[in-house]
Amino acid sequence: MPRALITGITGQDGIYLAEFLALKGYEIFGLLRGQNNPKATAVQQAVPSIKLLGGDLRDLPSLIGAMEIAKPDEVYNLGAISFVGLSWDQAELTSGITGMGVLRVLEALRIFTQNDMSRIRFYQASSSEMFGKVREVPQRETTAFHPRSPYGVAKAFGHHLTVNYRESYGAHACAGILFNHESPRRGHEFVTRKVTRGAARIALGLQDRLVLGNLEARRDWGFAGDYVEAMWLMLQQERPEDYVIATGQTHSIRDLLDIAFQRVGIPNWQSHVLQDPRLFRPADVDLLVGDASRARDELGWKPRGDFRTLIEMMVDADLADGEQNEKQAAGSGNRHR
Ligand code: GDR
Repeated sequence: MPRALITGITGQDGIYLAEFLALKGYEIFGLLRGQNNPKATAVQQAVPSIKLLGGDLRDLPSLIGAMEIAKPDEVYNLGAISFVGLSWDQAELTSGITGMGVLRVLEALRIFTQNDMSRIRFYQASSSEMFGKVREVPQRETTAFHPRSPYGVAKAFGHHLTVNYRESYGAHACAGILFNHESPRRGHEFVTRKVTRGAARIALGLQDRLVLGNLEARRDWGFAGDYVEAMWLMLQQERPEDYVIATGQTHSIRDLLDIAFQRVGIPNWQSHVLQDPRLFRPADVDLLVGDASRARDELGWKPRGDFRTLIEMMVDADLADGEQNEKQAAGSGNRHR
């Protein structure tokens, strides 16, 4: 039975990846931060066989300890402060976890394997945010980086380290440069989920307005469930490489609003959406669109659904969620709006 250790287990990708690996028969270990982490229950419910280990990306000895217990064949480093907007307010923390965290996991691996790093396969969650102010369209593995946020800078640091440990120590280390990937499990602070949840709640009469920032930004949005499969496929290759994972399609926040509000039967979202300059980022990424042809050719990976299907699925899940909450509130005679 192969063994995998996942950092960032409580996030959207951590849960999808653990479900995917459980189906493949893996013994899975997830690194869990803090005491009594409230997200542990959700992880345990999704993947009952998972073993959760205490540890923190800021604490090297805890990472070595996790390796000693998990004795992994594969390590997936998905842990990060992943909200770009927060990274200006907490730049040092973001650098310490999203950037230096990668160094600590790699060092833990090097120490645990006594420099024989090739015997454990390592996946680093690199990000399209590294492309930032894009140098070419579409972006591919060879496109130069120009990150636009402390988050993007920290991800670029982690990416270069992954490549460097591969070249320095022969680590079987792969970086997946993943473009935005979404699902009904996405955190409420990210724009897709904020919009799908907002549209559902407005349709159900639970909220009047949706307040957003920059509506002109364009992203390449795929489904997170497809993207975790690409992570696994990378680690199954004989030769470690870096891969762009993307759909090749780009849409604006306005397109996202069109689809989400159409789905709930509201023809013009303009009367419900406000723009607040405080939600604009000091420097934004205007356009992202990835070229995943290397992943298609070498891994046989391709995304399954399209953007509309993804957003409609998220809206439907948020509608069901809102209705469920309504019923519970009505049942308890306690209807909050
Ligand atoms: P992103 O995702 O920064 O691309 O990073 P996010 O959904 O936060 O923003 C996408 C774009 O939408 C614009 N925007 C808003 N964003 C948020 N969150 N809230 C708003 O109200 C809002 N209004 C407009 C933003 O300005 C931006 O242009 C995600 C994260 O998951 C990263 O961790 C990951 O590395 C990349 O995707 C790939």
